[in-house]
Amino acid sequence: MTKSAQIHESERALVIGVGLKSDPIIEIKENLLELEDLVRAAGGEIVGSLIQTLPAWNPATLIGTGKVQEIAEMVQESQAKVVVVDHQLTGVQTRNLEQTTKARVIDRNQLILDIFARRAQTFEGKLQVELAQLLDQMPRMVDAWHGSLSRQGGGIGTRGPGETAIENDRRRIRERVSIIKKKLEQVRKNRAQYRQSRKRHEVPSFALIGYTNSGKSSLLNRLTGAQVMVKNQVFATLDPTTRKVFLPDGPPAVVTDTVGFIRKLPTQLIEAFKATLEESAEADVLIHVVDLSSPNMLRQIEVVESLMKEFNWQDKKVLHVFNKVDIAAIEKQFQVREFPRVFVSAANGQGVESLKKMMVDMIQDLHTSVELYFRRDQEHKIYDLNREVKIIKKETASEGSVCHAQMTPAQLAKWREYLVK
Ligand SMILES: Nc1nc2c(ncn2[C@@H]2O[C@H](COP(=O)(O)OP(=O)(O)OP(=O)(O)O)[C@@H](O)[C@H]2O)c(=O)[nH]1
Ligand SMILES: [Mg+2]
Repeated sequence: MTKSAQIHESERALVIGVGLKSDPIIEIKENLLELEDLVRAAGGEIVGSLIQTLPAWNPATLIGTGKVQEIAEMVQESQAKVVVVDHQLTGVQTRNLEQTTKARVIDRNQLILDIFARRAQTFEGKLQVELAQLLDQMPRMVDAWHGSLSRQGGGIGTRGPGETAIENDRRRIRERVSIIKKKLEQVRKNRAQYRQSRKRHEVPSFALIGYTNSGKSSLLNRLTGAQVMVKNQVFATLDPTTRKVFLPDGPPAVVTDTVGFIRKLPTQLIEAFKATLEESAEADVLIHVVDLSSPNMLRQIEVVESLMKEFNWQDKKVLHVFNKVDIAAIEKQFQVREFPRVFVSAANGQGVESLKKMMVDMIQDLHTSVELYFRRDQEHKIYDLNREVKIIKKETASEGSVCHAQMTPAQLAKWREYLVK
């Protein structure tokens, strides 16, 4: 039931940047450039662009009527088939804009959902995208229905002819939404169980997070020898991949690569990708990968940090990795304020050894130094302990042995009865 792609291959697209007069114009321009990347990632071909700033949004068409007319002319001249607006549109606004411009009109949310729909490979990924699309569709339908009512001059209590059809559609969508949610809940449970078993075996975990196209997958490949697809494209990765990483003098750990973030990430996507996001939320350490070479680096950091707040990740341990040093101007490094941090190139391996050392430090930070006492008749337990944690020193004491070790909170709980201090 996933909707067919909104933009067809090589389809001619016109992109419209919009903002309020109070918004900084530089931001509106940056957003527009990003929208162009998104259109290309969806397969479209950009044939023109236009920016409008206005004092307040127009409820009927979002932008001013004069501008809509101008867009209609541009559509004619450029033979554009689709107009993409860098702002969320209501069902009514979409319909009005389509009537005047004679082109298909889609908004930023729909475009992002469209890209996700094209990329989804796994059963879970496809379900998540379908859920996001349905959640996005529902309010638009209500909107369109209200629009048709007012056109017929109907009001409260009058039943428009299309109304029952729309009600049926809505009921079907609601049913489908609840089926998908149930299936995704199962996926979530399975994942949680798997993570639990990893925790029991005390495997420290890292999650790569960051703006889309910052180089998360390249870094996963570099760190773990994985072969995840890398592309100079927004949202190349959708499904999480977890791989083992071998750190110098450290315990074996795992690293998860996952979907990237972007400005104005549709809320329906956040809702639908809960299971995927949880994979990062449960990691011991987040590795925030930043593209040091991007002209928008600072804003991209801001976007990621505000999403982290939204997901309640502000108390997590974060290691900042500034990637693409090989192509970034050296001055960029002076703009960096975040700690702890490391500059790397996933492309040529520069800085990756330092990164691994920092990862070991971060894991050690999760540990407390403790002493455990084993009576002679308990000494066989030291064998089990040795398999789980690194024993730094073992001493013979009266009637038994004392072991010095580094332990995580979970390990502390498990070995509580042997703890001396
Ligand atoms: N020059 C240079 N390019 C890099 C480096 N790391 C990644 N890239 C390039 O940046 C682009 C994006 O890399 P990915 O690893 O796919 O980025 P990602 O963060 O996984 O992106 P999404 O999955 O789309 O969110 C690709 O063209 C990579 O080849 C680097 O250190 N230096
Ligand atoms: Mg990726």
